[in-house]
Amino acid sequence: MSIKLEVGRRDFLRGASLALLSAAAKGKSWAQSPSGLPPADLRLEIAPLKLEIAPGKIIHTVAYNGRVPGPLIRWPEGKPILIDVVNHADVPEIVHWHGQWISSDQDGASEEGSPMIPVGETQRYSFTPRPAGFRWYHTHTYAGHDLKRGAYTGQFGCFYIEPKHSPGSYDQEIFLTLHDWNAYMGGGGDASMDAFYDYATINDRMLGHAEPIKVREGQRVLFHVLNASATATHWLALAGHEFTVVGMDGNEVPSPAKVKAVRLAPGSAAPSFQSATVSAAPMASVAPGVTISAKTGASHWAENPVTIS
Ligand SMILES: [Cu+2]
Repeated sequence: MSIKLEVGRRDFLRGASLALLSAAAKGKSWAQSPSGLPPADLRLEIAPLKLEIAPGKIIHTVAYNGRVPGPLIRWPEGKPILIDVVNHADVPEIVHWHGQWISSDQDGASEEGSPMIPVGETQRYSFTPRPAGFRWYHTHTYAGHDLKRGAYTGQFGCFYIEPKHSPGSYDQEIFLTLHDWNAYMGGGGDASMDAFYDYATINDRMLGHAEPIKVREGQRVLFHVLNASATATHWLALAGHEFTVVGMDGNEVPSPAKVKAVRLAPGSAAPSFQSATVSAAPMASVAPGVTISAKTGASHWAENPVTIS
């Protein structure tokens, strides 16, 4: 992998133990002494990251666990989860569990009552993920005028709550996240200002620089696609193939529809349930050796993203 962490492991550990001590001393996030706490199911470390999205193209951002997207959280419906989030960024942070029905103190939106995580400290989130479906998590800090903060960073990841009754069985299930990098303000067509970006990625790579997704003839592939861009809408197509859209906003649709392209609005940091997630199954009958490529970028969705090898 071409990901480099700016914070070494020793720093992580030291920061984490200091955070535990200070949080315990203030009686803030921890009801018991650190040693008496049950272990978390997942630990998210927020830290600066140099992300190589193509050879020599380095994005300076902030991410979870040294990767973009953050780790996939795949969790059974109805099972409680404990997540520790450690903030190694240089500003207070917070993680929002998008689209979930959980209490406002755990939801990760400061305006709704969840605490910000001070620099160097750890916050434990405890909730039972629901409803089932494709959700995601992301920073809920306010970027303001700083287009290197908040939703403009690499702080996002997929959170799949496995339904108790799973409809359909798939040969492959693939999670793709779309993001745009190095935002700047430019003039819009109607004389307004708008955010533009230098680069776009699927997961952590630009068009032409990712490993292709390989499928075999007759396979049924379920894609979970998240548009984690701060502002940009994206179109997704696999040239020569059709998608059957089985979910929107992470929820099953009553009647799946076949489409040639999917429009994905950006998942905003607004504390609403409108998100940009879609689950789509391409029902194309693919020929032997066909490779559906994940190499694509923002303005290239419609540009032949399927390669035949
Ligand atoms: Cu959200």
